[in-house]
Amino acid sequence: MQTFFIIAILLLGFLITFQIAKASEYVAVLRGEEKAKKQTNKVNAFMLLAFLILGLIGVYYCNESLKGKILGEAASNHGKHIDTMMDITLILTGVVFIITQVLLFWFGYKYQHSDKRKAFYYPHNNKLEVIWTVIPAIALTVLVGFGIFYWFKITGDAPANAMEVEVTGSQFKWEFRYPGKDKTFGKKYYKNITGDNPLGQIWEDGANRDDIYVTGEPMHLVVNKPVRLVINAKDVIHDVGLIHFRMKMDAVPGTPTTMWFTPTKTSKDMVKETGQQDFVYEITCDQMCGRGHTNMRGEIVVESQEEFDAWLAGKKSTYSSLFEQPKAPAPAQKTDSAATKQEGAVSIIKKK
Ligand SMILES: [Cu+2]
Repeated sequence: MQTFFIIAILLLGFLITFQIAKASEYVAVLRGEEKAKKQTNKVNAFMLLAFLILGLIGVYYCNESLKGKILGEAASNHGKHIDTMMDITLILTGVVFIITQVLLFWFGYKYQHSDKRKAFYYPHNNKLEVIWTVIPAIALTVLVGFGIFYWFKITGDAPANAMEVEVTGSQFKWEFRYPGKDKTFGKKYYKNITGDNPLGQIWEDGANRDDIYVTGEPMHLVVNKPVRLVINAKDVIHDVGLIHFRMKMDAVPGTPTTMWFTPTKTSKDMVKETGQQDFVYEITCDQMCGRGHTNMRGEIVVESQEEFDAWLAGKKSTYSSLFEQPKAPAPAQKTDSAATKQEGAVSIIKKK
């Protein structure tokens, strides 16, 4: 028992000595800390200022180096309005961003800790609160108001002379359907989807007989002619992203969505404008839809009415290539190339 006490006292003595040593070490640190703290404050204040200046130079440099390298002018009527909206939003938020950031970092530097100064306690001011709530609220309402106005326009009724194209997304491709001479899409039923009937068209519906199915090649549109896209998906949510036209709409299984716009520049115009010989209007899938998402790329050709008519004339409806007997030798007015194109289209459909 005695031994136990001796060990306990020795241990306690050791602990006390250890603690006293540590405490005196802390005191020494504390004495010098005041100095260290002041130095750190100065360094931090300087770094805040440096961050502000370098950051703003960086923003300017990025802007200058990317100027003219991004998309260029929009190629659709709505696109121009959307770009204007984007510019207004950027200018408004840009001005606010610069003012607030300059104030934030400058204040950080200017009002760094000083022994000669005491922080001013200013907990509340109703007037200020109202001002900084109401002004952004009004600004945002105006911005959102413009957005809603164009949203309703883009998703609303298309002009009477608009053409229609149905776009169907699936993992991982785009399929297009043109309504044919009757300008009406035939009905579909998903259980009808087979290799020969990739969209599940209901053949009993007469409106389906002249519908033209296109896949594995670009969608064709007519310049300066409004087009209404009817958008579908077969499996998961995709998104028809038309960056050059500044248009975008989700493709949702079971719920067709629509949007319309008027392409204002032909593909050839864009080749000239961009100086890129291989320029193509792109359809990107703007929803992460699975592993092959990034390969889900479609193309669009914008051309004159005559070129479009010639292209469409070379297509056969899915119905006729499935159920109608091949016609006797091509009529005299058809050129060889048109006939070859037609056979090509049929074989594409049959392969499916
Ligand atoms: Cu997709």
